[in-house]
Amino acid sequence: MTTTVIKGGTVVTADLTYKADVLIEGGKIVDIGPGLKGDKTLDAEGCYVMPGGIDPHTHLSMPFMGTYSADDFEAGTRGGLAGGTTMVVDFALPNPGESLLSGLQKWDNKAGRACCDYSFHMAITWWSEQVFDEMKAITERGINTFKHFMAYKGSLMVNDEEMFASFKRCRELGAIPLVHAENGDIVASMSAKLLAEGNTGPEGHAYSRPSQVEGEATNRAIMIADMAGVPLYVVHTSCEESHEAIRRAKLAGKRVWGEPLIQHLTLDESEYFDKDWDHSARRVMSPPFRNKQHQDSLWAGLASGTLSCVATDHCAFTTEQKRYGVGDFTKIPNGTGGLEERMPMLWTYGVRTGRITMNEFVAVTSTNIAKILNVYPKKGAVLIGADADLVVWDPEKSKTISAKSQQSSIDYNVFEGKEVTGLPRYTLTRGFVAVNDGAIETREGYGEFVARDPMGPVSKALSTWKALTEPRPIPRAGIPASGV
Ligand code: DUC
Ligand code: ZN
Ligand code: ZN
Ligand code: ZN
Repeated sequence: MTTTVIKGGTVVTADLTYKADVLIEGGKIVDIGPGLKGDKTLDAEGCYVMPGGIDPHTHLSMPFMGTYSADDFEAGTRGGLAGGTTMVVDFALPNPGESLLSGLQKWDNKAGRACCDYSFHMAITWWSEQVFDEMKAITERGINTFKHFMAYKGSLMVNDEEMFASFKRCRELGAIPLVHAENGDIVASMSAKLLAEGNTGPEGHAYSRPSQVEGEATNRAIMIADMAGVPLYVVHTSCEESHEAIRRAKLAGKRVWGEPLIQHLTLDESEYFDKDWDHSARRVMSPPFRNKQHQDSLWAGLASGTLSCVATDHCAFTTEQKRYGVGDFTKIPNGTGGLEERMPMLWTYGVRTGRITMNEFVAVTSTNIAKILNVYPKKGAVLIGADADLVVWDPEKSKTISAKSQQSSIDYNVFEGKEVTGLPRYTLTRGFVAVNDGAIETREGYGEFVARDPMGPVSKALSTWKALTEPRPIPRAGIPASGV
């Protein structure tokens, strides 16, 4: 078998930085050390050799708000690879009333086009005995994470009773629940009031989803998870209230993880005000962008470790799609792109500014989520035996982000005009060089599904309240006779 050596670089992992060559054979790392030779050489002089990024939160070709998100698995993963990401986790989304397995089948079909490896989270959009039963079948298919929408009332939202039932089922299965934490009832109420008052523009979206809406739901989800005895992963943590709930849970010994998005870290609420309609609508996503204080809180969370993973929620819509919401902000398809920009933006605004270290960069873009999802060290590691999902990162390479040169199929970029320094020289997906000295040479359909085992007993002993799910003692003394 042909071997490839990445030569002359500095290996950067979540805990170590050291000079070494990396030898690859059959899609795996087979040796790490000085003076290695291979049939083919990739020059990493002046570069960092890091685990490829894992984006734990994407929506590719997703039917949503009357349309489909515009980037499919090919365009989405091509963009990911261009920016150093070598694995995505997308959300399989059965319609309310639909079987989980048939929902999964649709995602299996779409993901056949992926250029890098992928996995799925399964969304619980309704509740029944059938869903309860099928959750087991889903874990047997290698999916051990279940997503719950606490917002999107009338479509994807589940209520507390349904969420509690599903969380308890996750506990039985060794699976981890995820939540989109926004109080959907309050959002619906505030949206109706804003529209009635004639506030129909994109800024109404931000007004209808204040940070308290997210803080309340995050607190509630944490308490419900605690009563069910499961860990909890909170997607797109965007504000201090939500971060504070996560910090408090961690301090109390609970396994709760928070996931800020690169968009919330680097773009703020001014995008919604005093801008043209298209500009603001293109940036409508849930949760909305926040002010600088919230951004500082998220950065502090990454530095201190109270927030664990940086994702994108990549869910791109064209300007034409965004215009479905002219005259009614609640009809603007929610979502922004970021797959290609996540790593360069985080490097530029995080590592280069000194907010996080290089090792923390690797932790929050790859290693932490690999551990949470139970795919470490196959993914998220530079270790012998790991998949050769690697990025050879040139810390001095710069570009200006522009829709004109992006991989995404939409007609704009929310990071337009931002200068980034730090880009892949090479991106390798299981040893295949998909970004070659900056040139994009991805292969549609190369990506494989990554099955993830349930966490087993580890995830079952995580709560301070785990006894709540066990049968409760029944007091026998002092019960009056019937009829008295
Ligand atoms: N938020 C978005 O902005 N888009 C997709 C789904 C979500 O929760
Ligand atoms: Zn969400
Ligand atoms: Zn504009
Ligand atoms: Zn999402």
